Amino acid sequence: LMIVEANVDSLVGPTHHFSGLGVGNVASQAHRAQPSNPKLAALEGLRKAALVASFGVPQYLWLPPIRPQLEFLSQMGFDGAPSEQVSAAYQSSSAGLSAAYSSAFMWAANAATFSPARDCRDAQAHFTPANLLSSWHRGSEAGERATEMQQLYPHGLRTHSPLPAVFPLRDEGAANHMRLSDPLGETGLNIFVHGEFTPECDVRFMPRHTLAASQAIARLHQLDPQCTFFLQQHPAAIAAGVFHNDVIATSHENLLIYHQFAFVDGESEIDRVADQFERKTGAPLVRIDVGEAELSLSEAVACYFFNSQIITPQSGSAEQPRMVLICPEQCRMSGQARRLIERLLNDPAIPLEEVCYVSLAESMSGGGGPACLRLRLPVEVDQLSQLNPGCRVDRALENALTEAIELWYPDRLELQDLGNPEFVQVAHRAVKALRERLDQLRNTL
Ligand code: SUG
Repeated sequence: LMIVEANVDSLVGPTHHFSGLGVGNVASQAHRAQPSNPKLAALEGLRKAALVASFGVPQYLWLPPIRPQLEFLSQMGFDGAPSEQVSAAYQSSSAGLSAAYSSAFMWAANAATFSPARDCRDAQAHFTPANLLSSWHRGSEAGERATEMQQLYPHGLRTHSPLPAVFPLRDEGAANHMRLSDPLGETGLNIFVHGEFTPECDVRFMPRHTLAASQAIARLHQLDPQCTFFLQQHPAAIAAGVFHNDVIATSHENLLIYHQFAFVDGESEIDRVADQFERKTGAPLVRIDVGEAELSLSEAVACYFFNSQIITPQSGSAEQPRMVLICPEQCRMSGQARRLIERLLNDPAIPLEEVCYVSLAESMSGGGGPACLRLRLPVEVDQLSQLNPGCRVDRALENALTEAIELWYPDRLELQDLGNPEFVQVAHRAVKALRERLDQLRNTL
């Protein structure tokens, strides 16, 4: 094995709520202003991360950053004491207040693009936080990521600034990036996916990620142009609510699963990718084209099949399945998705051998499934020890955080609660409690 796929998830914060601000995101818009349950959201996300860890996959966690972002409110012209800032924002900019209180950092797939050292000309791992400038509530995540990553991966990582915050360089991170590789991870192929404005483009479904952004990342990370592909998202997918590629295609090692309407000229584009894959790795790409008749675009957006997380168990036992598919519960409820999953599991040519359904009701209501909740870090085997063990998810960490979440997170939150000046303290206290609990745990080790 040359590369191990580690994952980092970002724990849902105590201010998780339904703002409806996700651009082109039908689940987010449909749930706007409904009451949320931050406690449940955090427990569901933590359980998903713990499930991945239970398969022996190195799993890390970022704790939630502090909300509200008072600096963001100041920049919008709301000044004074925190309680005054919040009350004034509540009166005149509910979107601004939601943004300051956002827990959307939980969708870590959008945090950044990461490249392992062997893909990069300078033989160093590269990391570029996404500027996320398409939506009200996500742009200010960019400034927080470099610090978080520094704590997780303190040595040997080249961290770039987010791309300049200009509209033509809209970047949504790894949700629009797939790294294919041979099962050992030796040779990687990078696929970047972007959207384009077309005359028919409905403004409600503005493409969030541009070709220029993808090209800039490929340059910054010094990726081999021969192993790098830029695919355009199919406009029909964007118009159906596919705001990121990981809602309509997914990959893991030598496996690529994509919908008929994932890409413009999908078949011929994937032919090119597959040819190059075989040339570079000496083995064929396992490619699975899912047709509209098998799983319709609208059903794919409703059940988030393509946002399933695929992992390779590392538990070391001989009977472990080759690959496991972690699907949202909604896929079990969908006849089309269930039949598709059965087909994949029963096909001996496809390395998927087991399915786990996970309940992520709160995340799904914001338009995020299992794969949205994690950032993949394919790291060189001999560099795994450089990742901070204090951030690693194990039983003890899961139990400690579960306790703190149960104690300190609200179990119901509505937009009007954000306008309550006292909620500033409630939100602070919960995040502080998580940090203290984690410090305690580390000191007893
Ligand atoms: O950016 N939802 C997120 C969902 C991100 C999903 N990520 C991936 N596909 N990788 C978004 O639209 C909802 C927020 C709200 O409704 O309050 C939200 O931000």
